[in-house]
Amino acid sequence: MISAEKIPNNVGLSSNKRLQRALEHWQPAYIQWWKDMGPQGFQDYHQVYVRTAVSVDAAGWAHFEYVRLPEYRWGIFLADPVHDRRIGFGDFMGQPVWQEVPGEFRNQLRRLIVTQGDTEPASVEQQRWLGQRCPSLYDLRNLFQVNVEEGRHLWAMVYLLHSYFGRDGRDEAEELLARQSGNRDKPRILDAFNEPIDNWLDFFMFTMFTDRDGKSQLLSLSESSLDPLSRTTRFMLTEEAHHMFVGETGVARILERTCQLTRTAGFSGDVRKVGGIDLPTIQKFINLWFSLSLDLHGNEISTNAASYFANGLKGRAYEDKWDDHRVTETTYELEVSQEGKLERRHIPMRTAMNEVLRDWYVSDCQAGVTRWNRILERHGFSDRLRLPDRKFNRGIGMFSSLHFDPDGHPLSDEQWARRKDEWLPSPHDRDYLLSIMNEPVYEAGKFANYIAPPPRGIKGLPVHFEYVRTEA
Ligand code: BYC
Ligand code: FE
Ligand code: FE
Repeated sequence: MISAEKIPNNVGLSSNKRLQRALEHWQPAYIQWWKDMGPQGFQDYHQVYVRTAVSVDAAGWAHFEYVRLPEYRWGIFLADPVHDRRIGFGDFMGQPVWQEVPGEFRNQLRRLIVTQGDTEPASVEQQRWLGQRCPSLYDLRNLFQVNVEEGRHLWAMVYLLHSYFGRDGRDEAEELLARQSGNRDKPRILDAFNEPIDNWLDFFMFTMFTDRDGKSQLLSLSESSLDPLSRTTRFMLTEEAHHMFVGETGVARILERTCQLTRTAGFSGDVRKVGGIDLPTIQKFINLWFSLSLDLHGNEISTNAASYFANGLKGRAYEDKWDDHRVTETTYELEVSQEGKLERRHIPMRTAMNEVLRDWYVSDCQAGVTRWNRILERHGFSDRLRLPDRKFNRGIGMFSSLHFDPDGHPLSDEQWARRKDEWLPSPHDRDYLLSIMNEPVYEAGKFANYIAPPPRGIKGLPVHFEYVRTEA
């Protein structure tokens, strides 16, 4: 019997028998999935100092305690309702938002929720071996914090499926635990979530760039006319901020350390000789995870995107900052490839909504890269990191069948094959990273050689606090 008290929530779970019954079946399968596919080696004897959301207000949200991971209290939260909320864009603009799923949009909404839900457990699966290569207890704890929150995001989508999609929703909720990242027969839905994450540079770039697609998509869904979807995703966004903090500061601390080590080695020396991560390798991982995450925004020209917008299912990021919310007259100017030549073309704005969101995403990423470059500047380095051109290494959209270098210059298949290791992590780079991450650092206050300690610890605690402890 599943007790509503064990599941922190603000959705009235204790008085909702139907939802309780649905969760009774799903929750044990979830825990089994977490044990099988979640953090490997950290299920039984470790206690982790994590934050648990126990309510949506500031006080309840910042509840910290030591927990064993499988006993984490995954909760279900909706952001507070907005009084008299109205549909903010598309063909139904101005009408009251929906508290139930309209029959005509049921399939589209289910598909969006399933796709969103699928990414959450996928990321936990991708990251499941990292604990055994962690650079410190501080980082180990951050990894697990991200993991349990992605688990909670899965709960958030399963709550919607169970509450609003009946039998189909329950089936979909089970499928979310059955697909597996990288599995040949039953892969996760979106490509980036089938890529391996086997070292901490991957992890920090993933939380910087791929979790930021989470931010893009959650901003877009938080505008939705389906009010429970809007409220769920609004609360998820508050957690997403921390995931991107982990990524951005993780890379920042590697950069800091790379600068220190390069100095020690003499400016012209190869920083790998003293165990650091060189800037060209860091640039390659930016190129990889940025391009994979661009793909997550879908095709440049998309009738799906147009109909999501028209029907009020997905809006633009910060929809209220735009002037025109119907968007029936305007066009978007797009770079297209026409018989091997790049040219510009105008397309109806609604069909360009994936590209509009991608624009927002690129500028948000750029701000982060600019902050990284300040570290190089401060250390007197002339090198700079940058985002590759949007056409580089694309797997989705109209550039996916072509090749480009990071400046956006077209390449032949042969040139690409010969040069791609200059721009993307090579097996040799990956071997090097694994070699310096082979020995995990489990001693409080100690850090692996390739990364600087953070300026401060978590929630006012010292950096040397024992963020993960082993039970006797
Ligand atoms: N991989 O019309 P199009 C997160 C398919 S991350 C594989 O452009 P649409 C998180 C597409 O499904 C946020 N397939 O599609 C981060 C379609 O298939 P059909 C996740 C792809 O629908 C880190 C076809 O191509 N949330 O939360 O406009 C850790 C035509 O494409 C891909 C969401 O994604 C791809 N990358 O755009 C943890 C929000 N891209 O119809 C969590 C919900 C496209 O031909 N999802 N296809 O069978 C969506 O809004 C949309 O599904 C997408 C795709 C924006 C992803
Ligand atoms: Fe998430
Ligand atoms: Fe996230």
